[in-house]
Amino acid sequence: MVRPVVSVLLLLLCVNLPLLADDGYKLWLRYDLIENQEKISQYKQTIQHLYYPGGSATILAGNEELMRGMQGLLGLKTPIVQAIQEATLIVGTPAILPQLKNWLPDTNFEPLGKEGFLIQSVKIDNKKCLIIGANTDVGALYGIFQLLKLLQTQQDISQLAITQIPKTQLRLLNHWDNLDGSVERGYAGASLWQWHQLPEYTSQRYKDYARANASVGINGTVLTNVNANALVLTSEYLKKVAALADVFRPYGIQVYLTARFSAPIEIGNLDTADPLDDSVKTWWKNKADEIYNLIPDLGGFLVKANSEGQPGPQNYGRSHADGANLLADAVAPHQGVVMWRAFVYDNNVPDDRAKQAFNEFKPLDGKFRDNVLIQVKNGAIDFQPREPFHPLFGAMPNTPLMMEFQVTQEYFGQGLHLTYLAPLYQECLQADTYAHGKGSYVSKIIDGTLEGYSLTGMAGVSNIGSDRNWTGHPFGQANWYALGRLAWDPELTAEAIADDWIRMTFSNQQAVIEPIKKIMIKSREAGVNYRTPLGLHHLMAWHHHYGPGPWIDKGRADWTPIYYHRADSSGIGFDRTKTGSNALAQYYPEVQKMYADPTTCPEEVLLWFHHLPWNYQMKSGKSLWNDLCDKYYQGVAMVHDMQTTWNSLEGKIDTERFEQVQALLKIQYRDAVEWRNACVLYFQTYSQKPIPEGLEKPDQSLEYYKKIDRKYLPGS
Ligand code: GCW
Repeated sequence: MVRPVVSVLLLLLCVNLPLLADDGYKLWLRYDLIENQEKISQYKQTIQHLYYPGGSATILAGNEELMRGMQGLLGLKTPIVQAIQEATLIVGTPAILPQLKNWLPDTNFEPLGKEGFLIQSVKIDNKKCLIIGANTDVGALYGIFQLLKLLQTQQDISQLAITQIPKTQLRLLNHWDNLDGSVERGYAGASLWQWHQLPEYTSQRYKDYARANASVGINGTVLTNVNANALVLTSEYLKKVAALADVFRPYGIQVYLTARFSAPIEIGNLDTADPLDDSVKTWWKNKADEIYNLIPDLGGFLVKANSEGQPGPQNYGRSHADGANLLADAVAPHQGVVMWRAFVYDNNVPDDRAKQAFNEFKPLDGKFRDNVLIQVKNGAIDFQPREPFHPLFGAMPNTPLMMEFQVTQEYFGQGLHLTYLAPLYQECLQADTYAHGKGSYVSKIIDGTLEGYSLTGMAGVSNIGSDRNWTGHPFGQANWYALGRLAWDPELTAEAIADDWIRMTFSNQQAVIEPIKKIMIKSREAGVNYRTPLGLHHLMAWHHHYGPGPWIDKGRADWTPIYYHRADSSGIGFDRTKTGSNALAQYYPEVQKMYADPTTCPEEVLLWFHHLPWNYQMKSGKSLWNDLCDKYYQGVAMVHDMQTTWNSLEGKIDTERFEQVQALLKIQYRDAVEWRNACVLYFQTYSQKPIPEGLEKPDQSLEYYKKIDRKYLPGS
């Protein structure tokens, strides 16, 4: 009698399996069976008779992905490769498939460049066909991922005319991964790179990593931390790097390395790393030759120099241009590039830290070799929940500048808080620098159109690690996804990207999409509000950057919160106008004007630029103190709303991710309350004003919050 019951239960379990468990490993490439039969038959009609000639590793990868997608999404069990006459889906390049030009007589392939593609419905001999065409195999692979996305998001594919060309050339992840397997500011486990197993063993995971990147157009990966270890440049490690490059290559992904400036001393036995010294030049040249011999398509080097203790050209009285050009000359014969970071500030704290990168780099405009890009963080301090755009954007017309965003949530709740970062990225990309008058958006500097560069790029500091779901927090995946999408097209909106991601990651049902989108879009502002509203910044606790520490006043001055918020009995905020550090002078006049006047300065960044009295009247009509409190309380309320919305998804998505996110939101709520209470109580010691009527009073004292001492947090 027991047996039938057990089997019925088992059957039920199997039927419901997709709802029960999903460990997140598949990211947005889940390819779950489409439930809508009408869609399935439309898709089958269009794509199941495939013709995809050629045998390169990239073509094989594309074929494999198509098969995987068709099997999963449409339940097609066997790969169907047909003769060209019977094909309904044709993938190829004019080089392999010269007929493409006859079938698409009005199409000029040239503008597609090396990575663009088209997806075009056509009639061939009166038969309806879909063509994915590109100049290169990698372009075609991008087209395949685009087609699969259309299926995953259940779009109509009966009449397509899509052309896509990436707007930036280098679309990269920067891994801050150390050779010992740890990840600086990494919150998703250990490094993906198993150095001790390489080069002999390359795990499937590397391939899945490459697939995920290619699916969003990421075409490069910097494997190692910018706080660099010269060891990676030794021949032992280069062989390991080469093995990874071999796995990534079919997916159009180039490998880059971080170059420690003092490597000639550390692994080359020289007694100097002076960029103007001939022996140093020769060393780097030989090193580059050795590297390119093993990895002919290495992308180049990323360098952090003379910043936070890293060695650099200034150790020898030379400039950043001297340093960058040394490496640029070494990789130039191999078509390599150097990405030189602008994240520099003086160890002796002589000036407002926000000004230093500009002061250092602006005078060097035009002094870099053609294969150098300056990699600039989105804001002038350091990946804060909100920063105005970096004043270097627009200030170096003769030097290609690339964007560095942070995908890992160093200051934004790390692996524990749900924070969708695309709104932050978008805010920066759509900021107007006024470099050439109105409409000189940061996005146009990044895509090269404003100054006419062809060497362009966007990088994101990776949030990926060895955790089964790659990013720790399931919603961290959305930030990786968004980075890739925005690097491909910096004009995309956070909302459109979220829509695609949710459909591919969770479900195509509106009842799932809408609530999740609501949570995602709100999450960034919520995080700003409960941490650092109104332009406050850098209030986090010492070193680990997780919880609040606005009271911290010990240690290096420009690493302490008190340096940034400047709260005193007269008011709060960092005066960066003429009466203060005058960092504002680094912006174009229109921007300066807007920020200089507290009444025209957007309130989101008010205290970034102004020190204002506690009773300063805000646009709400309330005092600054009351508004500040309101914001902190709103932040917590927003997290509460996020929880309520999430709870409404119970039973509509798989239990595993539902419960994980539900639990993480509890942690986020608890932390939001801590941030709010700690900051409000601390600032109250200066404002000497009561917490406004109607807002619940903190249940703990300031001393309680000050005593919280977090130990052993990951990533620090
Ligand atoms: O924000 C700081 C981080 C450091 C990081 C540095 C950088 C890699 O706290 O961990 O170092 O930025 O961007 O170089």
